[in-house]
Amino acid sequence: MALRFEVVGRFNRARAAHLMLPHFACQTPLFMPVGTQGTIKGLTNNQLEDIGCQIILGNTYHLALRPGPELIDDLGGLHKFMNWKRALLTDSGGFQMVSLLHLADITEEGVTFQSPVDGKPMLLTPEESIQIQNKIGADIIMALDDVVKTTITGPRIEEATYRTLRWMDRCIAAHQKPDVQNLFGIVQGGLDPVLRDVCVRGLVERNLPGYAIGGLAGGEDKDSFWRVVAQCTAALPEDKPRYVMGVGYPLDIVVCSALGADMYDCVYPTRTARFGTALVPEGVLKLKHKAMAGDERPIDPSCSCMVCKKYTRAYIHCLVTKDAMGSQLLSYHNLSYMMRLSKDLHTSIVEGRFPEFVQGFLRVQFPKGD
Ligand code: PRF
Ligand code: ZN
Repeated sequence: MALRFEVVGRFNRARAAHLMLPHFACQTPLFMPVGTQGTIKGLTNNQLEDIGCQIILGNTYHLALRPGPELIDDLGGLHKFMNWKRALLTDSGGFQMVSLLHLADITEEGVTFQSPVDGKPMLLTPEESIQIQNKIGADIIMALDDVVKTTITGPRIEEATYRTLRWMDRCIAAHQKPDVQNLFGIVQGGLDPVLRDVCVRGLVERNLPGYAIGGLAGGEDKDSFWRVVAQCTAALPEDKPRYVMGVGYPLDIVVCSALGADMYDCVYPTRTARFGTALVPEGVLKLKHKAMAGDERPIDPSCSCMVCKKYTRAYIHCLVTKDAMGSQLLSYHNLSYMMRLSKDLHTSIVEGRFPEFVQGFLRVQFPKGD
């Protein structure tokens, strides 16, 4: 095992912890920005460090296509290649292929897809995903899982659940660097509590360094989503990190943390920035709106990030969709917001005032109580 996980505070099921990874000692709950191509769009590594980013996520599928695992390996791994000194996590690739390429086909062997480079059919097996992730060298690597949309039902969900367990064993067997890279398993099972239970127990038996809850944030209703998270966190070991994949919105992160989850990743803060939306304590602020044109206030007067210290809403309104700087400044602010939220969750749990923090958060997001 190449990590240490020390819980330093609890409030009911919520926990604050130190997650010591080979490249960085992180504090949880934590949010991981998504840097698909080995970069967070529009931000430099220095800026990411300045806003308190501890770990970023890369995708095996994208990095395998370009620049390719051999080149990354030859150049000393992804940390060195992108000159990022803190922690990295890579996702296994299957989910990205299935969600991005409608032509992906899943069989027992692996995920077959058409190469976007030359259109040739290619196969990503569990062994190959791990081999590639071993070359990329992230602190945390993810098992290849069989992901199905939570909104479908029937035998396909059951097949995917058991296949995810069979693929887990192939990933464990293929993993060459357990002393420096942590292989996390991913709980699947759709919205079915029996299948989730089978998958969670199966993974816990395999004694992995950490566990992810997958297959969510795909359009299911909030009640079902929170029920699955609650079931999985209750069944996962207390002394291992728990990562809810593809989540999310600030509210979801607060609720999942209350349910005992520790780690999150989502493209939302950076993607929504590119559409001109800022995350603020009240919810969102649309910088494209004409009301912003003469507004001399910062995006969020309570935010101490560089963008809120130096620029007005009026200026960002003028840039947004016209110049890349507009989305860069908004991404900077939005990720600062996510980092501050993570830190506030951690500190409020450690200081025994988590319920007050959650109440305050909800009161500002939903002032009318709706
Ligand atoms: N599996 C993998 N990556 C993911 C997910 C998953 O289920 C999700 C949730 N839908 C986001 N990213 N491997
Ligand atoms: Zn700000």
